Amino acid sequence: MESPLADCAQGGHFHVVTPLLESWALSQVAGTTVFLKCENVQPAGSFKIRGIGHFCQEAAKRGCRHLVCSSGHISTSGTRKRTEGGNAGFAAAYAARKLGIPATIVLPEGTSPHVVRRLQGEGAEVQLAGKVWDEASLKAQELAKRDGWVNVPPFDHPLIWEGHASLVRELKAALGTPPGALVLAVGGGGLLAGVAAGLIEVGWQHVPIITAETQGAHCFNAAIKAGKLVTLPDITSVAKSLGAKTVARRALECTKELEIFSEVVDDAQAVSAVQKFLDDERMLVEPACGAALAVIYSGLLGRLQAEGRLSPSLASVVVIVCGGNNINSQGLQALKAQLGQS
Ligand code: PLV
Repeated sequence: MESPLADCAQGGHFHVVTPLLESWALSQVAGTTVFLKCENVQPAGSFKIRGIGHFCQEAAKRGCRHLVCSSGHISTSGTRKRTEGGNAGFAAAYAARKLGIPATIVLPEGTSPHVVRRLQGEGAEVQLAGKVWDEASLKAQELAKRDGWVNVPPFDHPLIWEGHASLVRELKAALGTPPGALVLAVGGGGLLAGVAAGLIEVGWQHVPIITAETQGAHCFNAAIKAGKLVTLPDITSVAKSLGAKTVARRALECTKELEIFSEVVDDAQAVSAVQKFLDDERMLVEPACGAALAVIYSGLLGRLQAEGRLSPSLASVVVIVCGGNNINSQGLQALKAQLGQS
């Protein structure tokens, strides 16, 4: 039997080619054909496996013997502290298992036992350190100083962007002609940087990108407004997967190379989009993804068209359905109750 590493050496990868589905319901709302790029069906539950899988394969080729990744975001809103598992950690644990390399995922103290068990189920060792992600990240960087150990960055690395760019190659293969616009969520900006790289690679750099963030996790929008990187004091949004306090510098640079419309929705709009999407498409996604869907459901796309910033007759719109971890039916009910929607 061949080793997983031999598979990689032959050009294999860990992500799957995801379906591109036409959504009747979202097309009705948008007034144009809406396609869903279903990254929620990726192994480990989000688009993250594209970039992180690629990064881990490259690290393995260079002799890495142990992968480390810090992940997880503490929710400090409300009376109870709650931690959601970061999708980066799930993707790194999955890639490490496939490569046959041991992995350590560092999470903040207070992470739910459910997340710890799930990561251990992927064969990863879990360490709890610090109160917030930034502290867990310092611990991961310290561990990665050991000989043969490599730290996996969740969003700010060229190999991550190179891996995410595969998504655009798939769009080109499926659509042939460019869509009128692309909608995606921004956390640390890795997905944006990867999609931008892909658009440039396939010659679709004229396709406008609409980025979505939630208020309280809006580091990209804040950076655009300030004209420089901005560090948010805290992550107050329920969309914890968008919870980077500072966006990657490359994401800000992308605004000079491509047409990017940065939109911010509130938590209520993101969660309401999650509920509508569940009813319309029977897929349960997390609030980070709800932010992107809210661009359609909350009429932001229509507003950009009415303002003349986007063409009134778009060929089609592609929404990147980025992930469906960190949610279940009970979690959705709790979010709705918290936001006064139930
Ligand atoms: N989430 C990362 C980084 O957080 C994590 O570890 O959870 N949609 C989903 C479902 C995501 O998980 C993420 C990233 C994003 C969107 C945003 O992607 P990014 O960080 O590349 O802009 C901080």
